[in-house]
Amino acid sequence: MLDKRRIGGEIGAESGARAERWTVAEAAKIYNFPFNDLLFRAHSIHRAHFDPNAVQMSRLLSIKTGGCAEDCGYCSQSAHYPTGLKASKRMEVERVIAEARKAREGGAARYCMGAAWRSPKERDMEAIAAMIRGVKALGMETCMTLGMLSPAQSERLADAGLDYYNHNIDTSERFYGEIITTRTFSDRLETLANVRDAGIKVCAGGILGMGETIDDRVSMLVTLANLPTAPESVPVNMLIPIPGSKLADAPPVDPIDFVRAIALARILMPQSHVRLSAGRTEMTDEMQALCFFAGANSIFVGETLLTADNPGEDHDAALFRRLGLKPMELRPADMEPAE
Ligand code: SAM
Ligand code: DTB
Ligand code: SF4
Repeated sequence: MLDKRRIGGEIGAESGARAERWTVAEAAKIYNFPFNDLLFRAHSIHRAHFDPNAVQMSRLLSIKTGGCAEDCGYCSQSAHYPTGLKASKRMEVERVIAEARKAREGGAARYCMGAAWRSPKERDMEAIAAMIRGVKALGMETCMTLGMLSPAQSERLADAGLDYYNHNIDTSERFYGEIITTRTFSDRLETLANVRDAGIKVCAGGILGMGETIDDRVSMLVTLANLPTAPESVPVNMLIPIPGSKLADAPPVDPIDFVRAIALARILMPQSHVRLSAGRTEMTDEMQALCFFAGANSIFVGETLLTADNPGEDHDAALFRRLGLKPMELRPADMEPAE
């Protein structure tokens, strides 16, 4: 018998810290509930913690593209695979801030800057700090994803005022070595701990559709939920198969399985923003609607993610209208129900 309080995720709910840990068996049992029961539970928890019609919107910018030393089998930016992507140098601070300003005008509340690095170099740190300060001065939340960070680097980013750091565990510990060999699962957890210790909010999730089993997906979500404090943001990416990469021919994820994973993420991490992340161009509106019902409440907006396509503003505006969704950060006065 599963403890109902635990299914509601109410233990330690106020702080985001949980007194007890989920087991993979418990989580797998929930994942395998009849679909309607799973969605009902996930949506009830979603409603208890969030406005169910509000979706947080972030915008991505690749501040250093391609030529990456890591061998992540899914990535267009790894130098280990002939993906045809042209590598470029780190962007100038002023250009990043100008792009962030455009994103703010487009309605994004959080600006996420990504670099194709194994970890940032000392020579990059001052420019990175200047980007954080500049974007924050526009009144946006800042997020960075720059690879592995030491405790000292985490402190430097915290001092510059960084709000979030994105660092995905990507898959289960068991499957990790099949996808990436140039670093380990525990390296990822170490950076997450460094970021958390520095007082930066954590964005950590993974990818579905890399050939992993359902148990791998459940295990990945359990690892995230069992961190000393659950991540504030949990991006769930659907693999975008990149020609030339190791996973170019990976079979697509069953949309129902994808929705189940979103529901499980919501149940295991009731207070986190669950982001319907990469792969939305291949999702129907109906699939996205189910994901929002199951507990997803965050997306990336804009035509491009880091290097790959994303539904554009027009498509997302139409989707929001169809579903009566609204951006999360609007003032209460703006939050009239959609027509
Ligand atoms: N280099 C940094 C790192 O790996 O930590 C940051 C950038 S990396 C591109 C950010 C995340 O994007 C990866 O951890 C992965 O989860 C996701 N990602 C990358 N390529 C993807 C793809 N083709 N499809 C889906 N998600 C992808
Ligand atoms: C995350 O989980 N997904 C974003 C963000 N964090 C950095 C990146 C998705 C990348 C998709 C592939 C591309 O654009 O190259
Ligand atoms: Fe490099 Fe990040 Fe791509 Fe891995 S996911 S190859 S670390 S840019």
